Amino acid sequence: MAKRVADLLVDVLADAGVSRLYGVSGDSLNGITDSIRVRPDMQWVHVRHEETAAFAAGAEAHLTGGLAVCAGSCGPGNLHLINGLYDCQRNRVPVLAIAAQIPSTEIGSGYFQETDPVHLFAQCSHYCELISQPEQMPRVLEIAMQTAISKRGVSVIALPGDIALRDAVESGPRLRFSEPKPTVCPSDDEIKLLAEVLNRSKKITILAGAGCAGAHAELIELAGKLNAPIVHAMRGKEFVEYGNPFDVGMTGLLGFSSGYYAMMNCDLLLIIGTDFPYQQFFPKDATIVQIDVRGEQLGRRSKVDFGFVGDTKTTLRALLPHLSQNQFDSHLNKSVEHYQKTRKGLDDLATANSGKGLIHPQYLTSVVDKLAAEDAIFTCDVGSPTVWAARYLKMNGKRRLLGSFNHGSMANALPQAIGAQVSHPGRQVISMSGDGGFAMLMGDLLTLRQHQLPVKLIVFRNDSLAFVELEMKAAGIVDFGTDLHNPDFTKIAEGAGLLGLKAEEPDQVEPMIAEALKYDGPALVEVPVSRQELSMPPTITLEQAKGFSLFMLRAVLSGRGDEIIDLARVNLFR
Ligand SMILES: Cc1cc2nc3c(=O)[nH]c(=O)nc-3n(C[C@H](O)[C@H](O)[C@H](O)COP(=O)(O)OP(=O)(O)OC[C@H]3O[C@@H](n4cnc5c(N)ncnc54)[C@H](O)[C@@H]3O)c2cc1C
Ligand SMILES: Cc1ncc(C[n+]2csc(CCOP(=O)(O)OP(=O)(O)O)c2C)c(N)n1
Ligand SMILES: [Mg+2]
Repeated sequence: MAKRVADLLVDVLADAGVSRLYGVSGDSLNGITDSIRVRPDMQWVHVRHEETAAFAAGAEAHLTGGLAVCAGSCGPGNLHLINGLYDCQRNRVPVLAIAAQIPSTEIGSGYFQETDPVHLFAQCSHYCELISQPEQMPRVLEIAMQTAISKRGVSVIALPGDIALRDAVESGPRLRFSEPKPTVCPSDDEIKLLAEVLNRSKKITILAGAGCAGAHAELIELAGKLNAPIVHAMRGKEFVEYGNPFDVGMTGLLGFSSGYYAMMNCDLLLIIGTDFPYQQFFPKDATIVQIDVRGEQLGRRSKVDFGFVGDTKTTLRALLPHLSQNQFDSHLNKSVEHYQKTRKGLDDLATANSGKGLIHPQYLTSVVDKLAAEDAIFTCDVGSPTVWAARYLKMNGKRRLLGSFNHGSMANALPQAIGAQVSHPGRQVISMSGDGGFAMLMGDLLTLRQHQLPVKLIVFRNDSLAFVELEMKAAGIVDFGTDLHNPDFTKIAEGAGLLGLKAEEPDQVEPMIAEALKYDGPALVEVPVSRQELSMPPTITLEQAKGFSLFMLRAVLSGRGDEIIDLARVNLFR
């Protein structure tokens, strides 16, 4: 039988090392799923919502560094991909989305399920094109793949179902090279200038992010030469925090006060491989130096006095021989001491409450951290699970941590856990899910059983959209629309073929997490956690403090004094 366009598409993907597609099938995708069906080297990961497919592909790409692929059928099928694809694009992970399209002869007529994918996906992709002729395959597909890989982000091809079923014109892939991995280094003069600026400064702080991946040794050596505390941005946590005697934690709304002060008290801030987004947490008077592999990132979040384009590893390797040892160490020592105090303060909050009563989410997370494997992969939902992951999960260079940190979408944790587990079958994968986030894409609980994925889901059940509730309180608004009338999640899990456990008292937390982690299959542990655990910023601005007291006042006025007592009980008297 002649090769069809769909067969050629799958050939090209397989040739590039892709071994699976995440998606939900549909008429317009029939050609592609039919080609996959007969190939032992290509897996169709059938999920229950296309948004899950995109998040899962993003998780796979994040963990492997390689291209991952998702697909949706025409109209609503591929429209469902969109939120997950935004997340992939913002995370800078290489993902190809196949957006099947209505029959090519109907385009432009307002046909059944007609949408315009090229318009729809323009904002969340680097490349998005319609394939309207068999002659375009594989060239357009290869441009899409190449763009996703080299620009680190999303490419979309819109492929009408009828074109996918037409005979292919070309016979196989045109690109036969392995992925180029260039090094990027500032010029010699720039390296000299960078060294000069650093050598003449005393109180230096480094802000390091995900762009420091793979350059841990160089980063630590740099901090040693500069006597500089290292603050990390959230996406840099998995690459920067471990084995790091210069670590002073995070800054930002959910950061540590030590991270905040280390940045605010320096004379020179050296920003490396981070796009930490919050302007108000950058020092105003310090000299600011930034290194990023993308020139367009320089100066995006703060003023910059010296900007350099280079990848972290290459740049630091070139820089280190030009640096003299900074003799001034009191900034580093003070910052590290401050961190130890802050860390202790946070650890003191992670208590079990003598076995009875409210379960603190901090405690739950520290138990998960303690019992998880050396090389566990964690995902955390946007909302307070992100706070607990940032503060209580310990990274070690082998563990991984994924979230929707840049796009900030709820419901990311379960779908990302699916992608992590499918692509890493032997690894322990733990999803820290909010009760709101989990419910949002709960249908994909069924995917865990269908694909025999032993993901462990920890549901932080606070019966609310707690993070938003906190934001409302901080803004001086009486919280509204944040209550969750939850089902018994363990029964839902059991109905879906998972092990379902509920830890209702603090002393049940550890044995149940242990049981779930040991269990040979997917498991859900529902843990009712206290609702109003404050995760306040390291400095509370007057504005925010005002918000709080205003909330108290308004809550009393609206007859909700009980809640203030609850808030006080959890946070003040523990
Ligand atoms: C509810 C919520 C609250 C949050 N609160 C905080 C908070 O308080 N504090 C916090 O830190 N984050 C917080 N975040 C996360 C925050 O939004 C950002 O996602 C995070 O700070 C970005 O981390 P990053 O800079 O390490 O990664 P990215 O944003 O991915 O930036 C990486 C940078 O490195 C560059 N780069 C990539 N590769 C290289 C290389 N090889 N060499 C050099 N440069 C390279 C990239 O061009 C990019 O500029 C929160 C998120 C959520 C959902
Ligand atoms: C798709 C989406 N909808 C709404 C929001 C706004 N939002 C941010 S966090 C959050 C609450 C999350 O609730 P839950 O998952 O229960 O976590 P909690 O904060 O309660 O621990 C909401 C509604 C969002 N980020 N994403
Ligand atoms: Mg909740």
